[in-house]
Amino acid sequence: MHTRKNVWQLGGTWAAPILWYARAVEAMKAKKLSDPTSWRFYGGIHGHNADAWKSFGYLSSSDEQPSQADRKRYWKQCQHGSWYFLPWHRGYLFAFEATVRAAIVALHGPTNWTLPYWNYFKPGQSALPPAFASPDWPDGKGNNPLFVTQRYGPNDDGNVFVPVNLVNLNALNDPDFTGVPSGGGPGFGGVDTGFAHNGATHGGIETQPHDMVHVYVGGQQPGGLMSFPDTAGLDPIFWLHHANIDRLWEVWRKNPPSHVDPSASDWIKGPANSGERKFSMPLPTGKAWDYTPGDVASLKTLGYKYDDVSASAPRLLAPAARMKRLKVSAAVTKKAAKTRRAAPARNVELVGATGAPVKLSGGDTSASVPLDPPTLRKTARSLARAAETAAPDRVFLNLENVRARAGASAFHVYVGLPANAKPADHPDLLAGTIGLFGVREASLPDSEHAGRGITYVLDITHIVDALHLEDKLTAEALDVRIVPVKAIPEEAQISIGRISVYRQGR
Ligand SMILES: [Cu+2]
Repeated sequence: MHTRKNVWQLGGTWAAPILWYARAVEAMKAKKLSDPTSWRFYGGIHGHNADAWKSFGYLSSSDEQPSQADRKRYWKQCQHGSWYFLPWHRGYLFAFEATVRAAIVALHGPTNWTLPYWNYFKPGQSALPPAFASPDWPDGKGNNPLFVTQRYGPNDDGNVFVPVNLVNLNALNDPDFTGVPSGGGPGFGGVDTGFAHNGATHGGIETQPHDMVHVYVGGQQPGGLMSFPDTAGLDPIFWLHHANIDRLWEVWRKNPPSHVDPSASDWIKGPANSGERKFSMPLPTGKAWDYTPGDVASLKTLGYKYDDVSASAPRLLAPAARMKRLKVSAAVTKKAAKTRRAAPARNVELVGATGAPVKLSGGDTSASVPLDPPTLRKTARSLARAAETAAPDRVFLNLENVRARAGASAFHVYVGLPANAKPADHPDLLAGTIGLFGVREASLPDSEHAGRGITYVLDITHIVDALHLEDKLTAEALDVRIVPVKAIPEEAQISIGRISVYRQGR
């Protein structure tokens, strides 16, 4: 049994597991692109775009391309905007870890190396681990393979850290793994899809913290390796970030134990069962490993565990008292989750939507979402009844078909903010923060879904409830304010196809 450990608690900047990781990365980087166990080949499994790779210096005209068969089997495989997001990445990490371990053994290192994780939420651990931030090896000589110049950080100035006050773990509270694709909850793990290399709707844990960490580490404009799915796997820190996401899946499942993975055979057997591409990884033995979500659902079967899966106090956006007001007993929640799993799309209803696309450029953008009074009254009645015996509606803000041409901008979304109010004065009205990881790719006309972009879903139940309690839910429109983390340049060409509000009965 291997134990994945916290990178900040291994015993120093260059503790043995980090030093051996660096040596293995160096060895893998020295291999030919066409070798399935090379560093770049593994990056290509996540995503590949020749122009992006060239511009970052990871591809040259003298490179021998991998064989047609290898590219078809392995490359451009990452699952995003899908309930396969977590299991696909788990298999990707598992095969990568085995490949690094084999490279370490070849260098006469230890035989039990495991991939560390970066838990940026832990106090004092939000900064990029120092071995990744230093251009030098521990002896002061350059060429540290863990260092990446195209990693610009949240302020695009090269200082890399995760601003944890802007990232949250609200997804851990989602009672459902599977989301509702038609405007309701995105679920902890994402919505039911087929093979989704660039799926349309991002799930809860994918939107926050996954996407945000990608954008904060890689940077926004122009963005670095971590900012885009086509290059993210080339950055050595990618793997420690994803080990943390993989760990959070285990945290969600264990806390509370009523959280369960999908039981649908489409999830368990994966897309290959419906005749689509299979999940397949090259192993250091030279063989291919084909796997399904069912194969990777149990860590025990895979032979590893995490040193810590306690529920680190989730950073809720909403004041605790208000969340508590909406909280129903564990028994009611469990029963409701069971019913929803049997009939997932039940009771999802559009409350209102904007009529025209919303363009984002420069500073703040305001939009007004007209709401349908009778549907709104239904929600208000449900919230009024919120008690130990009845589960209230959940309300979701949808930013549909978000498109962009350049970079990986990030923005805060406020709901119900008075016209002249300063956003910073109203943290209770912050619905969430979105990082546009993958949006540029999903906006290309030749992408999987012809450039329809990505849809983000934010749970705004607590805000709507507060507005209701203050008797402000009578208005027939909901004001939405988009506040960019950094001013959005014109060339980013960001637009939101439609902003909508949905209610979902429990
Ligand atoms: Cu990722």
